[in-house]
Amino acid sequence: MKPVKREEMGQVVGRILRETPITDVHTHIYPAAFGDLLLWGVDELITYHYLIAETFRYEERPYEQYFALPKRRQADLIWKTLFTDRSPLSEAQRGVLTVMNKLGQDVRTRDLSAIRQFCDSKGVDEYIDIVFKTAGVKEVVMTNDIFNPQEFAVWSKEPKLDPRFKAVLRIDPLLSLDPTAISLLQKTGYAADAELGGDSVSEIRRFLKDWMLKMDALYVAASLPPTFRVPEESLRSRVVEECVLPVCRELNRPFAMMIGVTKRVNPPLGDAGDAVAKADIGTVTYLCQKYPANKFLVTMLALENQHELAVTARKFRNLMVFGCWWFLNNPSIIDRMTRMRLELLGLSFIPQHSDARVLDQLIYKWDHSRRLIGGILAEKYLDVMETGWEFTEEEIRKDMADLFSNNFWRFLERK
Ligand code: FIX
Ligand code: ZN
Repeated sequence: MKPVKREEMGQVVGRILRETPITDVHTHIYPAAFGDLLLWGVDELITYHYLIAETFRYEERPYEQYFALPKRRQADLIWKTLFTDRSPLSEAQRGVLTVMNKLGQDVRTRDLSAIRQFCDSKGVDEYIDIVFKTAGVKEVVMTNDIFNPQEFAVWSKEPKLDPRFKAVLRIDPLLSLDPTAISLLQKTGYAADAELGGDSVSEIRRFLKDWMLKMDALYVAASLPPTFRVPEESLRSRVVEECVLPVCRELNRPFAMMIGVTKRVNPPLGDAGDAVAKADIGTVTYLCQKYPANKFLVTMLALENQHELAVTARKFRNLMVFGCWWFLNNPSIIDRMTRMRLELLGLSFIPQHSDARVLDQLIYKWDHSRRLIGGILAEKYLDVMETGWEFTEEEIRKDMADLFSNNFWRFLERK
């Protein structure tokens, strides 16, 4: 194939990226079989916890008064506060409008009735198809928290999974040996206790292995606080080294660590009440170094951790850096992180995940990221072309497939 001309690079990369089917490696969405665990439609989109936090920057009423409202009234309040009463300039506000626009709504009306009618007219299966097609997403990885009774009940019925949805075993409550986690293990025949006494270590390993295989979980995941340390004199550190890593090694599946979240700094805000602090890169280094036969998918929440995480990935091939997580999923930061990662890691990382909690968000999170990351990639190709090097469309297409799908599956040694 003939090389891409300099003056066409931006347009070629943009087109190829739009045509590149996405593997979204971390989301909170579910297939229809999971019932109302799947959030979808414009009222869920508007009441996303990012927008709740942004609304309470202006709203004086008590938090509980908002949460006591019916969902549609909550959405009306957020729409008025963040879209009618002032310009919607935040990334989450822009995202709502991107979704509406891509779903054919004329946002100039500034009116929710038409988009509500559109959503109300669709069944969930049809809506899933519409969103996946509009977003250009081929498959998503879920966050399956079996310690949530609602989700446990679904898995107990052995649901037939829509192949576009891949499972993951999320173990936050187990890592903290939370009473709900211990009670679930005990109630389902695993003799573990909260002090790791008796056969707890082997029983937690058995639980992890049984559930990884039952769900065909692609990886084990946990979100972790900035204080997360291994090794340390703590039960959490022991569960990681004595339970999680041996099972992940045996099954050849990664442990995904999402590090740096300070949970519920403002508890009444619920999911909107979490924040961020700088975490310890030394723990990532220790784990990658001591456990070369384990694979680690890692994303960190603090901007201050990003450079050291990318440098650490240069040192350890069993470390795969992924995404611009949560408070980093904003254009100004995605730009800086992606440039740095390309400059330090070449194409050996996973640039983005959506973290979508509402199905519709796949549309805006990937539209915004494709545009931004595509522009950066085009610049990088042009920088290299200054040397006389040339690129074909075929080579660029392969690069995009690696960044947005194959790097993940190759790291898992699946597909
Ligand atoms: O721990 C996580 O998976 C976080 O992504 C979520 O808890 C968080 O609320 C979120 O959805 C951020 O985008
Ligand atoms: Zn998440």
